[in-house]
Amino acid sequence: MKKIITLFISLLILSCSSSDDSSEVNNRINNNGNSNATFSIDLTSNRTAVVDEIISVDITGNENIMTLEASLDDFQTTIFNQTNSSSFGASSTLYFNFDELGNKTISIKAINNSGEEIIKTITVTILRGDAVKITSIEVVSFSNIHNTWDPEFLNTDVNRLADVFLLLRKPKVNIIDSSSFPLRDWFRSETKENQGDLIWDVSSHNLYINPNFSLRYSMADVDDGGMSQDIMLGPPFEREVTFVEHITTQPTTITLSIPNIDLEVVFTVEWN
Ligand SMILES: [Ca+2]
Ligand SMILES: [Ca+2]
Repeated sequence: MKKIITLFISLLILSCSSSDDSSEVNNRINNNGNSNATFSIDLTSNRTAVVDEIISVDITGNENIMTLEASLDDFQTTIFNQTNSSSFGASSTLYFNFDELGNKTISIKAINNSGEEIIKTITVTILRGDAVKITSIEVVSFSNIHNTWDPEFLNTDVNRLADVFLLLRKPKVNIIDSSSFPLRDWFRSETKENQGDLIWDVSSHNLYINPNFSLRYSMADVDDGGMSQDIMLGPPFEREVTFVEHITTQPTTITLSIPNIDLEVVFTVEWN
């Protein structure tokens, strides 16, 4: 009897979830062209852009839009979700920029006043343009290099040396304000235990940047328990790396040098 009840409950759960799934699918089918759907939107944007260029996606509805959502992976994850109690009006614009080459699909979901939702997508091809590619990063020196950053070890023990990783942050356009570029984490390196060789080959990481943009560089020593210790003696906890002054000479290396904290970092770059 117990088995039968369990089976019955399982069947019930199965049938519930499958009907939910199919209604969701129907909903999306309705919203994507079935003549019963009344709410619709159109997306317009440039179909190509260069690395870091702002892409404006204009969203035009046939009625007021209450909620807007955006995704870059078909809504497996959502990068923007905003409900405007007084509605966005019938049209709105969202802003994007990318630094990976190739096709990027932007999905936009809009919900109207009565809860009808519609998803539309637009694909933009990202070209390199004048972007610089960072291919390698070498830390030549930092404060107290070759000495103790982990004082729990004797000063003859190699484990006293810093376990180093570096972090790059880069400006990215604010999705609702094309004049604002908050810094975002861009690349975090693997940790080189006890300094390692202090060279990171990043050529496979697609680190393209518009040379008019600048980076923020920071590095730290990883301690036990996931804590990390700033090895740039901050504040400031990060330093700016600029490219704009190198646009005409296009050197193959760009050096970040901050003598008062013994910091020297060499970025190997490719120009287009
Ligand atoms: Ca330490
Ligand atoms: Ca160590």
